[in-house]
Amino acid sequence: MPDQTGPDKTGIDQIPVLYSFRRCPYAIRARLAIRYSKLRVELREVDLKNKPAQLLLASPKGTVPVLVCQNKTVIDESLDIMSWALEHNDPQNWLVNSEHAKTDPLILQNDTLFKVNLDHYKYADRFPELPAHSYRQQGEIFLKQLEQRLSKQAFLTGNSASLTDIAIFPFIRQFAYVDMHWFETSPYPELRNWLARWLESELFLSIMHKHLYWQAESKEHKKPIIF
Ligand SMILES: N[C@@H](CCC(=O)N[C@@H](CS)C(=O)NCC(=O)O)C(=O)O
Repeated sequence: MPDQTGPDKTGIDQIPVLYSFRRCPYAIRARLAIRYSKLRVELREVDLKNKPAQLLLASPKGTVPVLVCQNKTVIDESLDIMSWALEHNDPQNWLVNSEHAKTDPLILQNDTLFKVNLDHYKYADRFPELPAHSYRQQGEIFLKQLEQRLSKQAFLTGNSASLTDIAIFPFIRQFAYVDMHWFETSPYPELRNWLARWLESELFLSIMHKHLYWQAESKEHKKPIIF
């Protein structure tokens, strides 16, 4: 565990800063891992249309989540933030039950092909080459794989939860929300159950609180949000 004690001159503990966006699935999985590992960070909710200079200075690629550690190390990939958190504290062995985040084939598939299909399905009006349901069908190739796994076991990598579940469910949530009626009647009952369990979990509910956008100079944010 890093030393998270010891107030600085302002009286505010020196803790890592997490730039985040509430609904972003990458940021959701980073917050889930941080909360699970009980690390404390200062949460800065970012307006993606008006990104703070401090975020761009730390990570010029301008995506969230971004974690700025006390020693100024910047981690600007969600899977790396998850690994960072779990390597500090992994009370339920989520790492043991899953492949390394960066090489897990299921996460890789989620983050590449499935994410593309998800975006096409979600924003089908921007991709008029095909109707929305064709993009949905392409996404279903991944859903079918998950359904198959979940018909044999309670979680994606076995009968206990792992980093793989946490890395993937925020994206399935987005896919489901594009057309809830379709999802509720789709031939993926085990996937629905699995998703519902995560969405109802204390862990998920505890990381979805709404916050005002962070601005360096804003009065509302004189007091940092300790996540
Ligand atoms: N590979 C990155 C992807 C992060 C990402 O693309 N985040 C989106 C929000 S969901 C973003 O920040 N997009 C930049 C923008 O909207 O300007 C990660 O895993 O952290």
